[in-house]
Amino acid sequence: MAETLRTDTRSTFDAVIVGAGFAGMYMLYRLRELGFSVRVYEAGSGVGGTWYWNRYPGARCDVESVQYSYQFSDALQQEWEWTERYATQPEILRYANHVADRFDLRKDIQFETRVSATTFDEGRHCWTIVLADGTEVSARFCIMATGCLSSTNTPQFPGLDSFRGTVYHTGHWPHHEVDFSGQRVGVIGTGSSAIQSIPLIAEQAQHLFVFQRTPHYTVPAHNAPLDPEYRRRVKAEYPARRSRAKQMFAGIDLRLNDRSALQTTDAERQREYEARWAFGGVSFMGAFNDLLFNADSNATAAEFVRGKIREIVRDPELAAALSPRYVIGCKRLCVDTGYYATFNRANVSLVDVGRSPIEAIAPQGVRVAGKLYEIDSLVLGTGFDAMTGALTRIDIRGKSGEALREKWHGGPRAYLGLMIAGFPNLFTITGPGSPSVLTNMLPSIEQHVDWIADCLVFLRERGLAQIEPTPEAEDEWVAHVNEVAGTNLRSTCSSWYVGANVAGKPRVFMPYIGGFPAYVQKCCEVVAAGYRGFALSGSTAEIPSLLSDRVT
Ligand code: N01
Repeated sequence: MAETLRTDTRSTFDAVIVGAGFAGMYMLYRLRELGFSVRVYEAGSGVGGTWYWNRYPGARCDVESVQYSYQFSDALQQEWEWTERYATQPEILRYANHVADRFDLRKDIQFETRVSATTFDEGRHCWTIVLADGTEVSARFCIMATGCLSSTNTPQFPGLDSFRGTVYHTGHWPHHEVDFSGQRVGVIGTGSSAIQSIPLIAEQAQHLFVFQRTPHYTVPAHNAPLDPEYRRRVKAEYPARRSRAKQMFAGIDLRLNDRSALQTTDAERQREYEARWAFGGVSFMGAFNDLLFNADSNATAAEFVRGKIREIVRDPELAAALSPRYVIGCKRLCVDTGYYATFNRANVSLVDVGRSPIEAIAPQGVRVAGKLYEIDSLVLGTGFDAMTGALTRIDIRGKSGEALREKWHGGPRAYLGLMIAGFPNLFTITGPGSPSVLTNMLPSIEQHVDWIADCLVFLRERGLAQIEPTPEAEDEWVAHVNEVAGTNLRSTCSSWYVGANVAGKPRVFMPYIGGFPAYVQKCCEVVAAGYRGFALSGSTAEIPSLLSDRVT
């Protein structure tokens, strides 16, 4: 939805929020309710963040719609009607727009405005935020709601610019409808985005070439319209369902089996996997309690999925090429509708670029192992510079001008994934070192936003000017994040969780894999102990100039 561009003359705020996705919108709502002056800057022309940009065919969320939604307002969750088990991108975007309208958020969001730099002014205990057009604004607090998967990754394929057809990236899809009818299309990548779009592109295209570097595991979604009676029941039970979800490792209310895969007979194990395959979705990984901790247990689930691929894909060689050999769940498990069956179509070809990488993009197509695959359109499903990319592409400078890019040269370092030593009053919602992408993003966002809002009130009530983590607390947390990652099989493969998809990115497991409940407890303990691990300093009485043009 196109927005009215807001550019006003105010230049000083209590808080600037970067990004108007689900994190930025809720942060704005909370801070405004608490009486802070706030401005949100958003690069897109509308709200919704990831759901604003990712408009590729088949885009939908792999967390069930009744769980992938805000819970801060009961009125909101009672009035909104989800229509399908897994909501489509257009439906989620409609929801984001509904939230923006309902809470009158747009008046404090400036759209089509990218933040290019932000520098901490030690004398004034505030941030100077520089917008892409050179405008500068000041804010005591700078809150990054920039998303974990928002900075797209376009590999440097030689000759990409010479391609004479159209290049699309799944993470930056045009707003108009793209029709591939009668075209030869190439898709590079087989992650979640490509796996959702490939079956739909195959239905349209004259021929589809899928360039696969690594096969991914995917389980069926079994998406369906939501039955009105089910919707009514969910709404009646929301409080219980939401609090149950918060006790779950991923913040998602899933049926988990508290048994090892190795403590069951082959027949029982098969039955459990079959039941989960028939049910659909990510609860497949909840079949046994050690699938991500014990390689032998994991191997049973991986082999089950490979068996399914052999059943679905008629050509045994093709089935083998589509079958991953690494730990299942290591790269994020995909959820699909008809993905493997798509390869039975006569107009779909799989091209292995694992052994022979793409040599170049020529004007007419993609060259692999000396062969040119002629295409009219190229779709890059090549993912994101995850977790850090959206932050490091802004020139963020903390105390003494230290650049975040430099500080994170060897991988991200933050305390609780919320704040960074040397960068006072800068917050990162679902930043690296927090559970974020390993959980249901909505409750994780709400927990971070509430923590930050409480923190700002704490500082205001005490007249404190500044908060930042101590280097010791940050070191300890980073060591803990790494230690926990080492106990989990998720850290064992080349995934975007470890930055492996971006050339030159340091290999560090970026999210916190200790689980949502343990993480929330840790955040609460830190606050209860008077913000343990944070240095609180300065007095707001020393910085009257900042209060001169407050919103009244
Ligand atoms: O990106 P990806 P994505 N040559 O990084 C390949 C969320 N999401 O956009 O595996 C050839 O997973 C790369 O190959 P490899 C979700 O968290 C959620 O699909 O690195 N290929 C891989 O196949 C998800 O995990 C939803 O060897 C190259 C693909 O490109 C995350 O977003 C939907 C290459 C990238 O896959 C990212 O998903 C969509 C190269 N040079 C996304 N470089 C739902 O809720 C990369 N690749 C359902």
